[in-house]
Amino acid sequence: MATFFPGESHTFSEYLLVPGYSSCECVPKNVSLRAPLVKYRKGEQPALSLNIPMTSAIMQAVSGPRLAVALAQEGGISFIYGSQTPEDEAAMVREVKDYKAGVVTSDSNLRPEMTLVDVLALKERSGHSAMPVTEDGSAHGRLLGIVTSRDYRPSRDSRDKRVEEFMTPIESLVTAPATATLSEANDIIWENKLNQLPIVNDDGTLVGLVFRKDYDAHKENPLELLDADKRYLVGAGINTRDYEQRVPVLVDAGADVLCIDSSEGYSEWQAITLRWIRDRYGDSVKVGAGNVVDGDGFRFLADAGADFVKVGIGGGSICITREQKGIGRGQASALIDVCQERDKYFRETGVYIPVCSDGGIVYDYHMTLALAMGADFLMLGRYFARFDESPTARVNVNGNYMKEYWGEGSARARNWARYDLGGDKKLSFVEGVDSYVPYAGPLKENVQGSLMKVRSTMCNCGALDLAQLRDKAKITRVSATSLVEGGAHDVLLKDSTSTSSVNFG
Ligand code: RVP
Repeated sequence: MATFFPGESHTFSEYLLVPGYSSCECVPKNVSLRAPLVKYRKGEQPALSLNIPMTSAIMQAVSGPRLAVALAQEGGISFIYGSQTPEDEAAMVREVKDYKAGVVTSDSNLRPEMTLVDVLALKERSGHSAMPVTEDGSAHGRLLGIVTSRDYRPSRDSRDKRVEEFMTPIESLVTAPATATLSEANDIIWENKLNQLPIVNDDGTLVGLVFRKDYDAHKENPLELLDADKRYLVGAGINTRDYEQRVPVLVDAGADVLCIDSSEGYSEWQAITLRWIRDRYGDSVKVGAGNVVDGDGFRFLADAGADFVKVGIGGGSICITREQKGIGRGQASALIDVCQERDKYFRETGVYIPVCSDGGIVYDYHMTLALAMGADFLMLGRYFARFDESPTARVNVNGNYMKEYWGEGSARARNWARYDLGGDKKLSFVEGVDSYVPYAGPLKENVQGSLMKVRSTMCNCGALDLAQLRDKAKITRVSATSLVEGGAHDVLLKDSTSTSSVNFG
């Protein structure tokens, strides 16, 4: 006879947190959101941790290199989408690893034979007054000199004057090698009273420019997530089909952590993929697995060697798996069940395997609830798709700015590798939709705003870190009528933007 889970399956919106005692020191600025990213033994430290419990979804419309850098600057990690060729995915990983914090790749570059007319036109177009001169005019060509507004007098100089005649040539420039740290570059800027400093490779090619003004901006990222070489951490999605080709190129590109991206992870395919990685790389390659929605699924992936386990089937905003296949479980119920199994596994084996709650976060308070219910960290798609840094263009839809957001299982993504149907594309059906989400501006201010709320709620629960939150949280179910009571009600709103639906748009 089939197994029947007791009770119904519930979503985050059906729960609230009941405040606990908070002492005077329990204020948001004292709250740490540090979270383990990969498994560790009791008494030891995880090899990788997050400074904020946020990861971005393994999706074409979410996790490209630009978002990965922006999220790592805030302390989280992106998983670059795997629904592209291994080489293209590896190139994106490399772009994040090669990103030098504070080093700007110039998009206003000159060739020596250009004239003052070109310089003035480029300045007008770009608004930049410092322009590197490279042999071929490209951003990473051999550096010959630099032109700034101190090098020419528009009122006196002939418009035909060639750039090579008035640029400050490389011999007279102060430059720094590619190995210089940002703080060393900054020292050079100050010692030489420069406004910008070209960073140059050994072969004389240009890496980029460090600007005096950007160093201060860089210091505004106290939680940024860096590896031992001070490069941003980045993850990458893999699948259970082409891992033998994909994993080596991703590892080679410097991916810090991998994750098997699948709509349903309680499968032999995942165990085979994990075994192949362990046989080839031992524990040196970190890899998460999923998605599962109950304790059995967790234990299966834990025994198979997963470094973290991802929870959630059918709860994603663009996901129609539950409608199409009738599989899944309310995200809150799934998470609670899996986290209980994680704790049991820890007591039995002394190995702590972090749990990631994936999908279904709509309001900021859902983040706090998921963390209180036991998630070590979260994976979000819709949330990040709305920001400037996501890979899609901003579009105007009936006077409102929107960003496009589509599921990995939609016809648009054509990511059949995520859905283990024996690899037969012809028999596949869509499990996701193509949609718009309201544009919300830069990642930084949105993430900081959301986490301010998380920190503040944690204080209401008397928790100064995520482990304390899990311990101390008092969680209650809400009835349908108390949900109405929780929003503004029985008043006429003057300003519809003053409701709590910030993320929802
Ligand atoms: P959300 O944050 O609610 O937008 O959900 C994002 C999650 O939805 C992803 O991390 C993934 O697990 C799931 N997803 C992605 N594509 C699809 C689909 O096409 N069904 N589902």
